[in-house]
Amino acid sequence: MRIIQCFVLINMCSLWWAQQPHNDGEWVTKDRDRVAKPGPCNIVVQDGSLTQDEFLERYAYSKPVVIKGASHNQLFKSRTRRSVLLNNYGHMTVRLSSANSYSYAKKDMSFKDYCNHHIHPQQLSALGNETFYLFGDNSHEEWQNLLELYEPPPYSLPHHLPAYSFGLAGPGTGVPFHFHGPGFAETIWGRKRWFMYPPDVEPKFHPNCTTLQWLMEVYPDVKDNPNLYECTLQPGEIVYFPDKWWHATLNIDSSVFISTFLSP
Ligand SMILES: O=C(O)CCC(=O)C(=O)O
Repeated sequence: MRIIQCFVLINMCSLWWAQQPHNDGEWVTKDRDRVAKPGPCNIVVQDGSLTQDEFLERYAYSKPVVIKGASHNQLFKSRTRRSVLLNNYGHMTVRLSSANSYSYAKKDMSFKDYCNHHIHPQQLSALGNETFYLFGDNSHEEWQNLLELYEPPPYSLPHHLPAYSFGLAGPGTGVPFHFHGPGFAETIWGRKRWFMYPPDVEPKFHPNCTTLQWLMEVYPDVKDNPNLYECTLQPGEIVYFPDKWWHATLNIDSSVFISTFLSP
């Protein structure tokens, strides 16, 4: 009986600790390594009281939305602390994708090697096709024990099924502009800046340049363009991108994140 009480108490403490704002899940980012700052937010922000009907009527087919307070992922968050992930998955091989618009190149390495040697701040001079990023392409069978703990956003699109893509990367990294089907993305640890354009407004970008290069070189000229939608997600916040909306991402801190792609 005592042992069970202790076990429950330890679990409750670790869930509480995972929610504390100063806690970075051991995905430490030094101040000098924060190569980009959080930005403004002109995407509509809703709280968790948004209903499925309101989601369908106002956003699902027409515009992005940021949803705060709808995520219930304390357990998933506690299992994605650095030491816990390394302990459980360090030996596994992960497939990295090049961080250019169309992610052509792939590189395999152990998860331990990736965490210990490849989660570093993005160099401004490095191109997207030379930068490797863990996002998607992980074997769902091998990661199933973790992914099944993820509670997806409580909204859906009729006749669409969800598929998860788990990611982990250093400060200043991100994926440059691209588009695909609709989906949600949630930051678990760290903050991430999102940039979007409607499907009929192609952004100015070079597919091999990183989002960091775009931020430094192009963003100052387009930041007031009403077609540019942007927001910085805090841990536990969700963004919805409708079908074929252009989007690019930029991690402010070392970040753990997950997307829920919706496919017919
Ligand atoms: O979170 C990221 O950095 C990439 C996410 C993304 O581009 C996507 O979900 O399509």
